Amino acid sequence: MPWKGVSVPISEEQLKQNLKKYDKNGDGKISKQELKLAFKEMGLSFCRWRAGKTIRHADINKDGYINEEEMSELVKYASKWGINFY
Ligand SMILES: [Ca+2]
Ligand SMILES: [Ca+2]
Repeated sequence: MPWKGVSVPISEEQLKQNLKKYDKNGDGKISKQELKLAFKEMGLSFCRWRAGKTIRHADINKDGYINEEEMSELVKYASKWGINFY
């Protein structure tokens, strides 16, 4: 079996759908606060630090929020940590 012993990465689309649940104020963008909460609920450690780092990496237009397009970047970045979204 090719994937034996290898954790199967969750699809980017799934990650995005899950992240959208954390857009608590419904502005269509993920703020650092919202991302922090998302990470926290996923059981990640250092979620505040990770949220800041992730936003700095994925926030292409530098407005401090992650919009629909930037979400792909965020997902690519966050998936390296082996995040499992429920
Ligand atoms: Ca939001
Ligand atoms: Ca942005």
